[in-house]
Amino acid sequence: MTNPDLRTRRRRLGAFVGGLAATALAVTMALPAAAAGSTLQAAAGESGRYFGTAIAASRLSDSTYSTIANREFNMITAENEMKMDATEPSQGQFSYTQGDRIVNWARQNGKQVRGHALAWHSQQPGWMQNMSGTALRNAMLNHVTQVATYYRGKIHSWDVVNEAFADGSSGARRDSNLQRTGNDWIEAAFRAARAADPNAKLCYNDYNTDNWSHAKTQAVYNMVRDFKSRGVPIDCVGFQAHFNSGNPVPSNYHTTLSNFAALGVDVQITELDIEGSGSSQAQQYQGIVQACLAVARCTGITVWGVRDTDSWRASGTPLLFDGSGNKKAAYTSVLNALNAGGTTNPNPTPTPGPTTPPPTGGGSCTATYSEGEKWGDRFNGVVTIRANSAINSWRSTVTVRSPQKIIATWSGTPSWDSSGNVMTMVPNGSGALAAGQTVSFGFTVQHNGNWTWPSVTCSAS
Ligand code: G2I
Repeated sequence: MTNPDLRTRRRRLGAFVGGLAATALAVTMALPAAAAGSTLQAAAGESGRYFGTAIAASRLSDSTYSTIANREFNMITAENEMKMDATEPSQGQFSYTQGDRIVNWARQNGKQVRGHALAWHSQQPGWMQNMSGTALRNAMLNHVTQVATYYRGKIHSWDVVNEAFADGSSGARRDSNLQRTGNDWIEAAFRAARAADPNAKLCYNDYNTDNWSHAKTQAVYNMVRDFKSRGVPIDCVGFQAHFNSGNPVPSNYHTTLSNFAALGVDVQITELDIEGSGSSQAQQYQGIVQACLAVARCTGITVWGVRDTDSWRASGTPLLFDGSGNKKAAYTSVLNALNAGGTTNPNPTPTPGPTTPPPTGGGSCTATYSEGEKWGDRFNGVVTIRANSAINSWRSTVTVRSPQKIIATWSGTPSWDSSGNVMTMVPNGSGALAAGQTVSFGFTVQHNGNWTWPSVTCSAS
């Protein structure tokens, strides 16, 4: 929500400056500070872009890590927790516990989520590695459908297919069990993903596709052009952007991004890291940010981890924060490049607000929504009320979107507004909670085709 607020602030500030010529100097000097984002997400938001990071669920309990992640980033990718081996460890048995830890953390902190990844030759569960032919094709499509359906409404962009092209000069598809099911496996995956989650942007994601003159870049470009010409549902191309001295940031990166964007897809930098240190690393980061900001449809940048020590290649110190959580020179160059601006993303996706607005007055409480069971026609939701300080009682609202209907509730007493979309829940009994204490109530929503999750608030007395 940084953008609209900021624009309003700037307009107001502009009017204020006009009306107060005598104090113009002081006010004008205040302006750049107001316009410059002091975090990566705020600075990227100035041009309608997001700035993201990969998150590992196991690190969320490290407060240095989660504090930086929460402050700096507004797009979250699960580093491993939503991959095929994590989400379908046994065929037909899906496991979302680790993925949900990340998605819930992101949503509770008002962040969006990139889904990574629905179909990939790597990190397949053991049962899938041994499959081939029609059985594998069907298993892959079922996986795409199930996982995208489970997360429907919560994903900004999905990496539908990851790393399907070979390295080197062949320009060929990568050989894999999925490729051997037939060349159309990629478009089949995209069609299944669109049917399962029509509102998520669907991306093809790969590495070594940064240099415009490389055969792999050309091959992916040709596939995307072909998909667009035949109406295969693709919305975006992810450039992983893992760089080191053997694979440096190419000088033609801007050409690559703008040529892909000209096909009518968004481009996103999805897994950025650059091995190195000091000003050399900082300059390369700056070049990447500038290339993205020069392309209106380059809609956001994600770095592949928070601190150097969190990286999959920690010894290369490739990230923006050192192992102690200090900002590196690379951080400052990225922030400055974002604040220097460029083109504006014409179609930014608004970042959702936190699950609960900040409490007002008196003792306060926080409401957190979590998912319960799901069926074809309905789903359960649970709201946990937490007293931030001691409270005498609480009220919580649950807003559902038409044509959804709440058809059952438990552990509270509901009442309804005239639209029927806003339920106010009050406690059965006293409602008094000590600081830090929690209590939960639940409800069943008949979704009638709308899978948007309810929003919840809490107020305390
Ligand atoms: O390899 C870097 C990235 C390239 N593009 C696709 C990404 O999904 C990929 O991410 C990395 C993760 O950063 C690693 O964390 O993917 C690796 C696996 O392909 C991840 O490594 C795995 C190890 O292989 C496992 O042994 C380990 O249990 O990380 C797991 C969790 O630490």
